[in-house]
Amino acid sequence: LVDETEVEVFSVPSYACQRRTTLDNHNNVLAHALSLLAENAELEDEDGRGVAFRRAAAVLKALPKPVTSMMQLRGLPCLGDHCLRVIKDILETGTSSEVEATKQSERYKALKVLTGIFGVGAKTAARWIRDGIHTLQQLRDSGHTLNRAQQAGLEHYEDLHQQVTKAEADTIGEIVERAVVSVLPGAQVVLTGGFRRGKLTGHDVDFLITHPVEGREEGLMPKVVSWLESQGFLLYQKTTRNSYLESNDGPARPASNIDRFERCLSIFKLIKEDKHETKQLGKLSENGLETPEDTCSSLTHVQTDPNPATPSCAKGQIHSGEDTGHRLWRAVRVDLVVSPISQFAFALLGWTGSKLFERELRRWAGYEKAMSLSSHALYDNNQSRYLRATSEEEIFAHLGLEYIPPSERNA
Ligand code: DGT
Ligand code: MG
Repeated sequence: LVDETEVEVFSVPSYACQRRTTLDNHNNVLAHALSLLAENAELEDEDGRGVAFRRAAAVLKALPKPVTSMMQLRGLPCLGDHCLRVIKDILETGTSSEVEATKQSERYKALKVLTGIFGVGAKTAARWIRDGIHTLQQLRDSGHTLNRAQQAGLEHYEDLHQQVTKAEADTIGEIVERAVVSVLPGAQVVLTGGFRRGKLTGHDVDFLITHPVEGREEGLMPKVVSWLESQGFLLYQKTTRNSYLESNDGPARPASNIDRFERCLSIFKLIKEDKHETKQLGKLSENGLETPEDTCSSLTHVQTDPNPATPSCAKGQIHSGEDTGHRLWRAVRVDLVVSPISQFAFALLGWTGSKLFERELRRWAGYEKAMSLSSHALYDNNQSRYLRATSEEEIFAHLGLEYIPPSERNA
């Protein structure tokens, strides 16, 4: 029996945006188990349940020490009966039977494989499973019509399931920067998403683009995409006007700016760095942009092949890796977003994540402050006006929150 007076009872604020959550945490096993149940709920298109598990996982990530006894959890927010049962199971037996059963379930496995295809969501996957499709091969053989995104997703499935490293993200960053300043000098590119929060790997690379003079960013996205396309960097792209309409957010999106905020979902063709070759062919210049033409650096990669799936650099004999079975490029998911400078702080905050942190910020704004926050603006319903901000710090201040830096937004 544990003496209750000796048990350290944890306490954390209710909203993830009130807490500092680093990448490291003291309760990885528990958080991971609850995240898997969250993932499973999301795969089943049950977002409400998914969020409940995500919130619970985030509470565990924020605790200052490993949980050793259920009594420590008394009074913690976001831990419902279901989550407590899972935690108890793990504390007592080392594993959760529900989590293990989920991992083994055919449906979970099939949903994960199918939604793992870029362009395939939970609803589509569920429909395919009803048609008896559980694997990629079955999907290929089924004759189902795939849209352009799904075709690209299937074609590059393996590459897109390999984690992107920070080094790869930085290389892509240099390419994007080069594209952006070529078509609009003075424009700026910022790495957002998980990499901005200090993650060392990611499932994609996220960039936010702006220009210090309001309005100059208009029409930028198509030009950037054309430039990237002309240089052979894109295996797939789809540019959309931002359709980030969270129905609860009311007027957080200024109507006049709708057309200026654009997003491009893309798949990049990234030439793999080969240290041996780089050595053979000479050093990269300081900025990495002046590599001799035949060195096949991703930065000098000029597409000459009409088939973008073939790396143009393969033209040089030195780069005949494909003949020997080593492909010298890989596909990487890249998201580009353009924001006018007046909305930049909101866009930066909104695209840095984590997803749960974002969600909690908006929940905090709505429920605690009667404000509507989006990646475009902050609207104060009490004062019936927009609150301006030129930095993330100012937005936190408007929301009455202590500033949390990106590295501590890993909820
Ligand atoms: P990753 O890529 O798996 O390493 O992890 P993250 O945190 O980079 O996640 P990701 O790339 O899915 O999204 C980056 C952030 O961008 C995410 O935390 C929230 C935000 N975000 C994602 N999708 C949307 C969207 O459709 N609209 C807006 N405004 N923000 C989004
Ligand atoms: Mg990302």
